[in-house]
Amino acid sequence: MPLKLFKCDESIPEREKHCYIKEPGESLAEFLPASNITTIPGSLSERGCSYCGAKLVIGGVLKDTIQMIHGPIGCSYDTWHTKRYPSDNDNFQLKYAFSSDMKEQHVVFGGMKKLKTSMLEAFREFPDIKRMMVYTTCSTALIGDDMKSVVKEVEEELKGEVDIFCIECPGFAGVSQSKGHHVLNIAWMNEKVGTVEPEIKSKYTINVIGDYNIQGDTYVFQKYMDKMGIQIIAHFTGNGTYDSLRAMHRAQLNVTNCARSAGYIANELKKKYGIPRIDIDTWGFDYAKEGLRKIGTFFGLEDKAEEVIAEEVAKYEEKLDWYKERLKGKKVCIWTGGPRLWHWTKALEDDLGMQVVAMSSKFGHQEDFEKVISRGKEGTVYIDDSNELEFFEVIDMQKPDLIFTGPRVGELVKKLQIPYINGHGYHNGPYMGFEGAVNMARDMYNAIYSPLWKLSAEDIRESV
Ligand code: CFM
Repeated sequence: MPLKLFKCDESIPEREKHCYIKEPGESLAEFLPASNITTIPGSLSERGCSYCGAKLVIGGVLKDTIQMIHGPIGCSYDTWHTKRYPSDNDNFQLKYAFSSDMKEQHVVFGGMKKLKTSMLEAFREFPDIKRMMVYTTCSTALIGDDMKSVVKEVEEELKGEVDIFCIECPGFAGVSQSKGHHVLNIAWMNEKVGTVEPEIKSKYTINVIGDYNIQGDTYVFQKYMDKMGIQIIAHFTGNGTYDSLRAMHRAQLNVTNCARSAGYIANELKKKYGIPRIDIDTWGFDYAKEGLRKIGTFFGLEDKAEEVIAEEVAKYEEKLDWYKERLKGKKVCIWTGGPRLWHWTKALEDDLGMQVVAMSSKFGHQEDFEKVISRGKEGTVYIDDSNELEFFEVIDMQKPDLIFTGPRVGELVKKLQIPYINGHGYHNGPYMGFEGAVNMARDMYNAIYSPLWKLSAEDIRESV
């Protein structure tokens, strides 16, 4: 019985094909959970919309670009400030939210004028910013506003001083945020890559693809590359600039971290410009070593890679071991988007001796589940697009000591006295690389061993 129908799903039995428990000797080909398909009506999905996948995950990270959302104010507000991706220019991208602020009358009579006014106003308010991304949303896509013609008018009016990129990916464009990643990747490739020539400063050049500088991850990786003498032409999109991404065609190698959100552009760069792609895991102590070795080998910089590894191991291994002593055997769930399941499961098990007992992905595709399940253990629960009630049943079944998830589910599990760590925006990151592995271990240790759990479980009504 490798597929599991949870009790809470008895009225929506279609959920069974999304939930899988790995048993000994099973073939992945037979029992991959169904994924990347429409959420079953009646299931309380945790997914985000397609527009969100383009804006919140990828475009919104850029540090020098106005993110103009053509839609009602909520689409802009709800994808603002919910994720922590800093930048080295005082966090322009985190401070402001832009919107054409569509109201009912604009839905009835059209919102193009309103969009044009908003775009011009935003450029006027921020005279140093010359780049903009404009997004459609459900309402403006449904009424058929012609965003591209507005963009043309604005570019002409501002006499070529500005560059604007259109993303036509309303919330309903796909079954989850994953569609938004795809649309942005492909549109950027088709319209913007190749329109700027970068300054080449090293014999060795790469693009880093699918890293979004969550609490400084990008800075960690940048430091390793600087030490190896490798120039990062474009960082897609952590701490990135709009124009650096237009120059992606000049790198010798694409180093892909989050293959789900950005594998598309890596593939397109390979097809059009012949740039090879290597995939690495940047989270986890052993994976960090492996990743640096792969890059070193590609460029013949094996010695440099070993130097960086030796330096980092000397600094951090002892700290990691201290936490390992205290974390080994602890049971963990990972309930995030998709890739972090396969990036993290073996890292937690091999680096720290923990046990990953359940993994849930909001929008992973079949290839993500292949990776997750082949890296994951037997007896572990694997779920696609799970709902809150399933989460509660998993907790009863697996009795985890800690859960990696977002604040929404995190706040719920806290009520069951189970600690959670923000698996999206992190608690106290960065989590990437060697120092990141130690930070992650420290956050887990602090969460599991906090004395507050005992106190929070106590009912004080009778003692007062
Ligand atoms: Fe890639 Fe990401 Fe993730 Fe993701 Fe996301 Fe994310 Fe995620 Mo939250 S790009 S797929 S769409 S690694 S926001 S930074 S943590 S669900 S597993």
